[in-house]
Amino acid sequence: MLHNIFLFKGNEIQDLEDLNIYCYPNEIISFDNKILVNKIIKEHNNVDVIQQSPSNHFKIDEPIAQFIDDLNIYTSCVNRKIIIGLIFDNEDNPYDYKDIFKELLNELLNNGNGYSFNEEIEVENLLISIFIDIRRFYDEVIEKPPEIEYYYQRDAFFKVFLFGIDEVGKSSLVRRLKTGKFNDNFFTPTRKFNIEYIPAEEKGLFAVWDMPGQKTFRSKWLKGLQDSNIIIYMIDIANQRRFEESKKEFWNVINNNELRAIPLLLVCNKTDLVINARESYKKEFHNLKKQLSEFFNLNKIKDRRWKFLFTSVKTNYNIDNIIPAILTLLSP
Ligand SMILES: Nc1nc2c(ncn2[C@@H]2O[C@H](COP(=O)(O)OP(=O)(O)OP(=O)(O)O)[C@@H](O)[C@H]2O)c(=O)[nH]1
Ligand SMILES: [Mg+2]
Repeated sequence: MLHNIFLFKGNEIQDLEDLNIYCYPNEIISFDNKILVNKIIKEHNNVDVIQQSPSNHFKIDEPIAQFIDDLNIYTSCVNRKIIIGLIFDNEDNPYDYKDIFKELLNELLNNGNGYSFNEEIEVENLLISIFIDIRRFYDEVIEKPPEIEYYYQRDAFFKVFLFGIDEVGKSSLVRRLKTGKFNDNFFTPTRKFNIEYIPAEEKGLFAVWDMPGQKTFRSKWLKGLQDSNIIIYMIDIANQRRFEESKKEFWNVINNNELRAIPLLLVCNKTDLVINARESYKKEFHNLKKQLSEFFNLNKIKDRRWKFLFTSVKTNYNIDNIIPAILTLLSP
């Protein structure tokens, strides 16, 4: 797992006297360790620049893995002036992170965020962003439970395709189902397919494909939906301003031929933000369901079994009913 990130900045990276060093979260590298700093920099002298569009403001070199002073370091050089480095646990293989590291640097630096590297706060924000995303990548992609193959052989295996626009709570739901935990600060958007394995009572195992919801990633939905046994569409009930967008994306996918007749669970999340459980909430839910059905044209869902659930991943409302609902929809 990644445990630190650092950045060297200089007018000319070889000029050690004129170098600024930033680290997050711990001050793991300093000027006092000139030998270490020098070794890191030296390796970058003969590296190819990644093939990239000439319009890119920042030229990002291929990352280099080094093991120095018992530190497992993976660094990339930007515009020959900046080195950004990741420090992993010793048993990690930095090359597992090659694509995500390059992708993140390119996305953060060359997508119009306007980094100038003049302000300390800018550098800190950049380091924190990369740190969180790489940690998230570890949680989602690298750390997979060893029991998967065992389940594969023994039990039934269902692919659950979970989608919905960004920030509706998809990853929070998967986390809740898997670990029972919820965290308000669990805010990092999903970037890749996040596949988690969740026991389906005694019936087998669900492979839940948690899709990234941000606009730029929605084209990935079509790549991920093949062979789904069930689809879950999630809506943020508290964010009515995005209903129109959500409806459009919903029907785009639902109308896809590959999903014909595949059962659907519609999860309307974040009810804690709109309904006070102490009030006459049953009536409120009833009205809300009616409004939603009209707005989303749910009466037009044809030729498939489907169900509707109100949830709050935050307060755990109805979360215990998700797996039974999926099993009911899947049952012959
Ligand atoms: N109040 C409230 N907040 C929630 C609930 N579920 C999730 N959240 C919050 O909503 C935010 C977004 O949650 P995520 O799980 O990352 O959303 P997502 O759908 O996976 O988003 P993308 O990965 O970008 O598609 C986080 O800050 C969560 O803490 C809920 O039931 N109630
Ligand atoms: Mg997510």
